[in-house]
Order: sequence, then structure tokens, then C-alpha cells
Amino acid sequence: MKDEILNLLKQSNGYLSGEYLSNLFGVSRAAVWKSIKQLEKEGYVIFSKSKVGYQLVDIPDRLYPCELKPYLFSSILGNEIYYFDELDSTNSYAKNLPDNFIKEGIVVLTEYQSKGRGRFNRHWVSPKYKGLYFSFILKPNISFDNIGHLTILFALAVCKTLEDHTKKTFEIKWPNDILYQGKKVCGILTEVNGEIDAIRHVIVGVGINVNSDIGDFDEDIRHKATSLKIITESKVDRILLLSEIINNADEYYASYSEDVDFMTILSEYKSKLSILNKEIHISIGSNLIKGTAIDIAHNGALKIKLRDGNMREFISGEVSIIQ
Ligand code: BTX
Repeated sequence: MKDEILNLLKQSNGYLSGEYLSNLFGVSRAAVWKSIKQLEKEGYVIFSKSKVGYQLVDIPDRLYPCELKPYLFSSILGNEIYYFDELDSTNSYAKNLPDNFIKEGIVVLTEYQSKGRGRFNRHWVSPKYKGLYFSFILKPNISFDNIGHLTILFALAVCKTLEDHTKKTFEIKWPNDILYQGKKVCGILTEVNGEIDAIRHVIVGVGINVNSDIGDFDEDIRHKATSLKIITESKVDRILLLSEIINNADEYYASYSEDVDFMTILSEYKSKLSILNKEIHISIGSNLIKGTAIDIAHNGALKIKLRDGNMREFISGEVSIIQ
């Protein structure tokens, strides 16, 4: 009833009386009042006038599924949304869901992560109400070797959405980061649950700095992190942006699931990479390897021509361009 009252308040230009609402839902006026109080607790600003009724005057900057859903026209992603004010990590939550809860397309979404994770267990800074931190649960019919396709697909979908939304140009840092003028605005973490020969589900976690200010980033990353608000010099509507990301990612994922030739997606992805044909080094653990980034293999691996002329492929690693 609470969400229905909210919708009615949104559609109404003036006040809606408590009596009208109680008759409509066949409940007492006290029950209507309880729902109004609950909405106020969630951050909605509602004027109430005795003998007149209730009027909605402001909607909070929160990622509530009821605010998000009207903008979604996806077929697979976002059919179910699990929303939390706080979580340790959306990827960890998705990973630990019991098997009978796992459904293709679930989105786990939070306003804040206390233990947001990057690759190699690095920390992902997730200031409250300022970013987008969410994970897609997927059950793709692919082999373990092609898991890299999902990072590529989602990085591309997010990158294109950021460009459409802000009218700025972004680049992808292989394999999983999105940068603006060399600074990180988004990171993607793909994780697999299951065994090499029996993938149970895949989790694609996305973290985007939306309305963060420079002071929100830890000091050690301030020189290499940025946010959409810093880039565009204005606050970004997180609901609209998230809905566009889900809709776009859904289109890419749905056509991928129908086994469309991956080469088209791969060449789009390559056009957003800044490292191809450049001298780079790649660090894998404590090893630092130098060479020229030549190409991305069909499975998403980076092909590097080493200084001795030999070619090698890397499925993960931290890449930097040698200036
Ligand atoms: P990554 O390992 O490529 O990047 C992590 C590194 O990026 C950190 O070591 C730090 O230097 C830097 N960093 C940390 N936080 C930020 C930030 N907010 N903005 C820019 N740079 C930062 C990238 O891993 C993948 C991150 C995925 C995060 C999402 S959020 C939702 C989901 N849940 C979860 O726990 N992780 C994913």
C-alpha cells in the first residue's frame, strides 16, 4: 500500500485526503497515516494539512527500486532488485546468496559499502549516497574460458552509457576500469561461483563515482580518481544513470546470450582502449613485464609483444603505459 500511496501522491497536483486514501485501500485513516510516516522516514517530504490531506513535495536522492523500476525496459537484468542502505560488498552478498535465491538478472544494489572490493582483494572506496555500487547475477551459458567476455561486455555498456549521459569521452583501461583523462571513474569486478567445468553463476560488480567530491577519496588515490560530478561540474541523477546502464547492459547481454558474433563487441571494446600499440608494462604479482600491447584475443586476453620479440597473452594484470 505504501508504494501505491506514493504513486498516487506523485500523480496528484494537490493534496490527497486521508479519507480518499483510506476508502480506496479499504483501511483505516490511521493505517494511511502509518504509510505516510514510513515514506517520511525514507526521506520523502510530505506536507500534511489537517482536514485537507497529504501532498508530496520532495523525493530523496536514494536508489529505491520503486524509483528505478519505472525507467527500466530491460528483459533480463533488473527483474529483481535487492536494495540495501549499507552492505559490506554487493559482490560478496551476491556470492553468498543460497542457490535457491540465485536467478539470472538479479541486481544487488547499495548506497554504501564498508568492504567494497576491487581485483586482487583491493579496497573500493564507496562513499554513501554518492555513487553506484551494484552487482549483476548472471547465469550465462558459456565456458570458463570465455568469462572475460562478460567484463568486456559490461565495461563497454557502462562506458557508452557514461558517454551518452555526460556527452564526454571516456576510455577503457584493460580489462575492467573506465577512465576520464587518465583518472578512474568506474571499476568492474567479475567473479565466478562454481567450478571450472560447472559455472553456477557469475557476478559482475560495478562501482561508479557519481557525485563524489575529491575529499571523498582516500588521500592515496586522489590523484588518480575522479567522479562524474567533478567531470561535468554538476550533480548527476543517479536513478536515471543507473536505469540507463541497466537498459544498455541488458541489450548487450541479451544479444550476447543469443550467441551473436562476439567480434563486433570486441572491436567496439578495442576502439575504447588506450593501450593498443603502446609500450606498456604489466604487473602480475611482483613480476613486471614490459612490451607492446598488440591486440585483445577473442577470450579477452591481452596480447603483448615482448622486448625479445616473443608474443604472450595475459588474462589479467595491472597495465600502465610507459610514458
Ligand atoms: P581494481 O582492482 O582495478 O581497482 C582498485 C584500485 O582502484 C584500488 O587499489 C585503488 O587504488 C583504486 N580505487 C579504490 N577505490 C576507488 C574509487 N572509488 N575510484 C577510483 N579508484 C579507486 C576495480 O578494481 C573494480 C572495482 C569494483 C567495485 C564494485 S562496487 C560494486 C561491486 N561490489 C564490490 O565489492 N566490488 C564491486
